[in-house]
Amino acid sequence: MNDQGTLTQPVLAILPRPASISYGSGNFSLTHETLIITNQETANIGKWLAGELLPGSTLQMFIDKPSSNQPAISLHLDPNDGQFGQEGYALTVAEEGIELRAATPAGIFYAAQTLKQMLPTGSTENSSWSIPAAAINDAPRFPWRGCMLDPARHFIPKAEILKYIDILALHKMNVLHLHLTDDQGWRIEIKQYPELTKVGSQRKETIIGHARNSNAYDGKPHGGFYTQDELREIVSYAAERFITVVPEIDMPGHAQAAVASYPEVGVLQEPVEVATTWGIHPYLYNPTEEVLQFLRNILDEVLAIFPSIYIHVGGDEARKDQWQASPAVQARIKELGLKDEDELQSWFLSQIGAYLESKGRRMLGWDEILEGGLPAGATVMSWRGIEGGIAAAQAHHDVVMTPQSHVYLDHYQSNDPAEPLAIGGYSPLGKTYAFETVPDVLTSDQKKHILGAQCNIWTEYIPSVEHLEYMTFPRLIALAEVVWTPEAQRDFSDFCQRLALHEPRLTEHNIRFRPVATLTQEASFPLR
Ligand code: TNX
Repeated sequence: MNDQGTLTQPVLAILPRPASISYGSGNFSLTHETLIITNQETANIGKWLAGELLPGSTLQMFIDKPSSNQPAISLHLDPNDGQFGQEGYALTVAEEGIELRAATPAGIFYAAQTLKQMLPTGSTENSSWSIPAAAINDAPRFPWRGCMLDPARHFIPKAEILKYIDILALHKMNVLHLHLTDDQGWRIEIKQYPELTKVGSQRKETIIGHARNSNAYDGKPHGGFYTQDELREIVSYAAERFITVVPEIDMPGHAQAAVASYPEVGVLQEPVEVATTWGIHPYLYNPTEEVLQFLRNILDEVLAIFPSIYIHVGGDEARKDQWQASPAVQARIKELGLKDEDELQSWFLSQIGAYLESKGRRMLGWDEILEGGLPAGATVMSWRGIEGGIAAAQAHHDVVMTPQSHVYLDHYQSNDPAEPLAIGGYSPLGKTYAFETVPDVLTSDQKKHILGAQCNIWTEYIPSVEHLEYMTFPRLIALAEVVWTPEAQRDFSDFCQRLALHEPRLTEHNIRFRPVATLTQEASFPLR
């Protein structure tokens, strides 16, 4: 087909849209006799593909080519082939066979994901599928294609995290950022500090309605955390799907659950409960050597679980009231020769950044880490807009774009008055789709610092997994296309057409989503 979907060719619902696709004539017939040919390095991908293409079938797997000329799907990994880059691939479908080519297993995996999306959706009972002849050449626009989940505000069970990993992989996303600690909950087992989960993972109740105008609480305890074994399982499940899990341990703010667990790490040294309402809370870590050591000890356990080079240390929304009011903290600022609390935060995070660097890792933080001086080597996640990202790139730091204006999926996706309560904002599908990751104001050298983008799904107002999926889909798929597809190939109406065909696949994955057809009603709703 040409991409406009003329009558001669089917519209293929490949999302994100490949960099280039051209159609041949004829089809490849996938049957139970089809072979999958791999080498040792791609054997696992071959096995996975067999299960995905014809679940429960007896598709035969061969390591290296058998001496048969049965129709086959061949996975060709050639590390010396320079044309594909780290994640690119070529996929050729012809009547005689299907070839997947790449220089890396990741590239082969993405080719396999594309192939999967060339099958018709719907019944899996057929024993024979037909795949249209085509040649696809594809590679991602950015190396960072991320999604942040927030199990701190409302706990997200491990099974749901694994499901998200599958859906991220389906759309060729490669980073899952887990926001593991916040005022309302500490969600990662730390063996050296058991109170963090014993106390910090539980809150006694949760505010009902919007925190802006509510004083009512539900009276129901909420809690949960991941054991280290569970997190290792998540990490390896993700790695098999070429996804890096980036953990976030937020500091010096968003620390109320930690301070509730160990009051001695707080500024006031007084007991406090795990937070039960949303918004910015004043509890900060005390910037002493003992508390830095406490955090280094925590990070030691974090690093042992997560092989990610990037480790997120938060840095956001640390309002400085407690530091300002504390004579001991003020004396600390003087002793360190710093100007103010912003510089103290920068110093504090620099200590942590240096520690991470000594362990071969890199610090990642929200754009507030620009305040008081950007710690050396830090990568910035720009969330309050793209300005922080611009400033960081101009200062030769790497950047991940995640502006709340476009890619905060906790914001409303529709003006429909029937939408479930959300934190605020309005980011319908088309707005997320239109997000441009690389600001024009940057020079071409500065632009190289933009690693990519990610969407963030904060869960203050998202108490269930069904609700979480509803907020995520389909906007996450729009973001997947933003970070994968070449800018010139992006076209919202073409995307919507493919998305409509893709929806049955989401249903097959048991995913709840807002149907693309509902977009047509948007103009009839009052503005929020
Ligand atoms: C701001 S984004 C926050 C989060 C909230 C979110 C709600 C960021 C670094 N901090 O703590 O959950 O807004 O949209």
